[in-house]
Amino acid sequence: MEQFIHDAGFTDILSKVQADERLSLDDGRRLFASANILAVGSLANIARERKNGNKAYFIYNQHINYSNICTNLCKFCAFGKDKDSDLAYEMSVDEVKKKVRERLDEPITEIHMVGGIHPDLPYSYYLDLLQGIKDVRPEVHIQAFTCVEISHLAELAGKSVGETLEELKAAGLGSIPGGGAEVFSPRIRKIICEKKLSGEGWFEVAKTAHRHGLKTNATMLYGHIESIDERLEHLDALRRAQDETGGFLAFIPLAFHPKNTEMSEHSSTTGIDDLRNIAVARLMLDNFPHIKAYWVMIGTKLAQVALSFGADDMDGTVKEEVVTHMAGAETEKTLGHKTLIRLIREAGREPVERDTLYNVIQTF
Ligand code: V47
Repeated sequence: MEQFIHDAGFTDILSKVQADERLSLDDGRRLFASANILAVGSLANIARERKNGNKAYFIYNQHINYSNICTNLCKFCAFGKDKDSDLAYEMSVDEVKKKVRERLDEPITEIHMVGGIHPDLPYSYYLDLLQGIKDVRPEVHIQAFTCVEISHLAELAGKSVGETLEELKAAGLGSIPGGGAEVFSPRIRKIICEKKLSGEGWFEVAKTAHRHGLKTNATMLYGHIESIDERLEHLDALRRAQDETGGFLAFIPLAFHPKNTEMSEHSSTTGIDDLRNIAVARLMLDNFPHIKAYWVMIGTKLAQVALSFGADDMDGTVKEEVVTHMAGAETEKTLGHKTLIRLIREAGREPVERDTLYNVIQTF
């Protein structure tokens, strides 16, 4: 494998990766520009195996999207709907509790719950949602509300983000998922999600969460109008924030799905871009413990390959994925526990079932 790296002209980057030295943005630019995917992947695999050995993590989780009603209506999103749309929905707290109750016989350890920026639901609804889930399933870890939603909830509550997070925590919030980051560049946000919380706002919430003892994830929506430099600036901003707080658990690159969006003229990402993005993220984000290959977005087959290109986590069982499938994803809506184990084993990795905070539940 080292030969690929030398042939691609990356001997200097190899030395840095072997010495666990930070890569520069210029290194990142060269990696993104390379068509030698095996060279980029081999470099990422060195960093991946140093951090996580041969392990590949997954989780038994349940996704719940309590409402798709959204005032932001981002151009890349097929999920968010105006409240007057025929496709708009919102679940009552009892409906959400029913969804949780229906699956009490399964060993779910995490509920991943996000929704749109709803114009009317009161702050108390969100506290009741968390409390309601905990009433039905007290042991479950609730990973809910993106930084964008948290900022909205703080506004609704008329409180600081810190105070709001403390109240959400008391109601049952365990950690915060990585959505809403998109691409931090103001140029991009102005075009694709003008009404959304700014990149600075997103970081303010994430860092406040970290200071209040809540771990968060981070994402990047790629494969639309962003430049390579904008991807790298996004990764660099995350790396600097992680240097400050250490509160990020995982980075999840999200491949843009154009169908049913206002950006449907764009093509889907290619397998090579998906792999390169995962690999460069692993190499640039030297202070992030985990990189996810989210099978919902890139498919199970590519996610298997990604486990040798920098990724160490396949997310989980998911169930009822809506955001990506509304935008045309043709992947499964759920994966069984056994399937995840098989996918990981056949990729030559050791399957490890984890909880949200990466404590090991069982190995196979
Ligand atoms: O915030 C919306 C993105 C995110 C599209 O934290 C789209 O572990 C692609 O953040 N094409 C929600 N992406 C999903 C998300 C996530 C998923 C799994 C795990 C975690 C985690 C986080 O999906 C949104 C937005 O950035 N998104 N529309 C689309 N058309």
